[in-house]
Amino acid sequence: MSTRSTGLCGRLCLSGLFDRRVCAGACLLGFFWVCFCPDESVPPAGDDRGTASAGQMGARRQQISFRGRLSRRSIPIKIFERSEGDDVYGWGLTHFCCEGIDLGIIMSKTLAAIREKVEAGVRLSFEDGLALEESNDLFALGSMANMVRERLNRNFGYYNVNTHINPTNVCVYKCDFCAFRADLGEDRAYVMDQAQIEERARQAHARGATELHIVGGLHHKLPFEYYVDVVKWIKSAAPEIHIKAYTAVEIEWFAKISRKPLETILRELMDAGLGSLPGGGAEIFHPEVREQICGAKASTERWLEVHRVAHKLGLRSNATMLYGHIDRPRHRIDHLVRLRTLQDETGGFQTFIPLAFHPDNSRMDEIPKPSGVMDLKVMAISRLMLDNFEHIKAYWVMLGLKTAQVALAFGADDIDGTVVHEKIYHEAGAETPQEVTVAEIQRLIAEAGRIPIERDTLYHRVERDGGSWTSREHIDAAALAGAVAG
Ligand code: V47
Repeated sequence: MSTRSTGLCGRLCLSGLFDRRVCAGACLLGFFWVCFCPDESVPPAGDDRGTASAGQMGARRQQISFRGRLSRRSIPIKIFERSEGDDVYGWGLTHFCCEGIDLGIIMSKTLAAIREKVEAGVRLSFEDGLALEESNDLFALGSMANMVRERLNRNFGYYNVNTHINPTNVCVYKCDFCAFRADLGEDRAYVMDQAQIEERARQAHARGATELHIVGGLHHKLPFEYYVDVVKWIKSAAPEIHIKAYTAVEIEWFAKISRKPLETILRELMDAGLGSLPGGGAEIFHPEVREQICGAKASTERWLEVHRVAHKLGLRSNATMLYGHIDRPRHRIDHLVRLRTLQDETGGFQTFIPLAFHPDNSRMDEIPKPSGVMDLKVMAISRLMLDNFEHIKAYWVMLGLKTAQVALAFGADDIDGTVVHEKIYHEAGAETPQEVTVAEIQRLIAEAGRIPIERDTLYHRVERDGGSWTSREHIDAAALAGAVAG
């Protein structure tokens, strides 16, 4: 406490304008006022998506103004945002502001207790997750997430060189958030044929891509064999490319239309050349949300089961969460806890990717895009809750390059690939380019203070020699840090 008071006083005594003892007294008075004055609840001001210290968890927010003659000049000292949670969350943040200058942040007891857990490597509870959601202290969240990121991935920032293929946009389901899908008879409906798929694979190979990311619609009429063939066509055109294909929702659909068990579906795809599963289709697991935005497609239990079976067969996979629509903090924390539980069981997830909702052209286009603060908060909280996931990806295509770069200081260690032919986000209004160069990605990572490392899909270090590339050892950040230092 004494250090904080000294810090505040020091900053109040800016340029020696005010007497140090007067400032110390004013700060103490202000602090005790904030801590012990009676509650004057005002209606919550933030929106209800958890970006502000909004009231959806029962938190009360208090606005206190304090004016005092501190010196020969009268200056307003505004002590604002004492957001006081209920019994569970304890205190919120206390900011001290002097004529618009933030004089410091006193971290809440709750956040301080969480920080202690993070420092000691103790797992955060569901309630801790909610408390993090309640907090507006972006820097505190970021610094805790950064601590975990650094512990797991040292000073490295990963990227890969990849291409997307969306074999068809025709889909039996009508998920509210989707701007990509089309009905069978629509003009914009398409199905890629063998020649088109092979051509895309050859282009990817020529560009030096190490990965093809495949995700598409669930076509009313195409048989499971088509989807197996897509994998085979790619393998024959570009044998060394890793195929990360089909979300758990698609795998579940294949099981349904072919009446085969999940294990058989996955084995057939693996025999054809499937290398891993992407993390899509998870959306929000909580039934209050899932039933509203995509109730018809694979249930939460089936999504998790597909990944469980895949992990059992030795396939690695990713996981996502689509946030910033009708989801609330408790839905997001529930989602993360469910993933963490499965990861405890299987250990098969590699990377978690929070996906920011893009509303344009979707059936939820009245909902605004998630804010920058929300993007960074979700990133940090994901890193903090998913203590058993090695990697957290800031997918620049949906975050935008600038936010993705900043996210590298909020828990993310990976920025995804150079990505060409991305349709899902661009149809939903993403303003990012279709592709960035390797040099640009490396520059963004380096400028964020990380060492850029090219990885393949399974996190092997990639070494390039002219136009060819080779996957080297599996990345162990500690060993790599030693090698870089040596
Ligand atoms: O499942 C669809 C999401 C996902 C919208 O595994 C939308 O490395 C925002 O899963 N606004 C597909 N999101 C993409 C995906 C993914 C992306 C990057 C990397 C990885 C990986 C996986 O995109 C869908 C859905 O959750 N989505 N529409 C939209 N309008």
